[in-house]
Amino acid sequence: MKILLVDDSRAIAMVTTARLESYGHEVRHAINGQTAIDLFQSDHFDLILMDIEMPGMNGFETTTRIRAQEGHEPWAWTPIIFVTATDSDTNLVTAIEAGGDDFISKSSPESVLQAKMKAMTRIAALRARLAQANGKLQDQANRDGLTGLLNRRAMDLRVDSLWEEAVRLGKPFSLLMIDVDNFKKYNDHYGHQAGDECLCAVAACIERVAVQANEDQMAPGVFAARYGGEEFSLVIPDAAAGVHVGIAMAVVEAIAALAIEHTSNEAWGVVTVSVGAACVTPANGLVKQVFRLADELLYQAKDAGRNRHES
Ligand code: GH3
Ligand code: MG
Ligand code: MG
Ligand code: MG
Ligand code: MG
Repeated sequence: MKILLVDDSRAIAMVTTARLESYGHEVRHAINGQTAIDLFQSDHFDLILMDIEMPGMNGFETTTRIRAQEGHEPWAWTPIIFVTATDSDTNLVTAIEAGGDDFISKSSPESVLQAKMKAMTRIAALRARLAQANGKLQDQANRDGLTGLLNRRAMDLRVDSLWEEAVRLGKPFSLLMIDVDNFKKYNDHYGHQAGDECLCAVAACIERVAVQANEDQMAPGVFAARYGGEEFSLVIPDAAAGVHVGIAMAVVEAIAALAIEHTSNEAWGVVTVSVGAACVTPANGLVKQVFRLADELLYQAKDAGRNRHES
């Protein structure tokens, strides 16, 4: 365990440190509350042993401040055990109120401290597992189950905040709506299973275009999402005007170059997409406008014969 030992007495700290180290723990000592807060900010600890009486900031106040810092991260929690010479019920109550988890007298036998530390680590480990599971759930909630791209919900959330930023800074905001051509016929001809595989290949290809545009610094922050069914989106939050046209061309070409056989896709014979590429410099408007514009452009691309983009 990595332990932060907070005590204004160097002598006590030395003895305690030696004991804890003999059990295999790693110990950092803070001589006062401010040092404890600084160390806590710059490092991770599994446990804090907190003195109460210290000149300046006492243990209660130090604890309150550490808890306030943790408040920014919903799953963060470092167990704090108060270790004190004055073993009173009032102190116990104040310690817990301040955000401490347990309380032990300096005269308690070594085994009691060990047992309390064990209990705290057990809770901390459980909490870490929950945090991990929560992270996985969050990721699942944001991804489309078939293609692994961001889903509509996650896209909408990101778009809302990116749009607000574009409005605030007067920056252009681009959106590409990408629709697989004659995909109903693909399903009818090759079956739904093949249709699913085709959508995965198309999604991966769109994702590659996004990654490339990011890497080239052409469109930093660009991301792909599955808008729904056989429709995908590329959101381009911060690119020079005109960049969306280049990316739309790249998508159309890259999908055709996959050369996935689709005999009933008009003259092409392979899977193709049509793209509506909208770029708006928002003065004050609503994000709906950019979706409506991209949709209109997409229908124009379909009308003009598919396997192309309109911007
Ligand atoms: P257009 O070129 O005008 O876009 O024609 P289209 O046939 O692609 O358009 P339409 O909207 O008529 O059909 C879309 C098809 O996409 C119908 C639907 O069954 C299929 N589709 C949507 N989601 C999925 C999916 O997850 N898997 C499979 N296999 N098919 C899907
Ligand atoms: Mg003290
Ligand atoms: Mg469609
Ligand atoms: Mg349709
Ligand atoms: Mg379609």
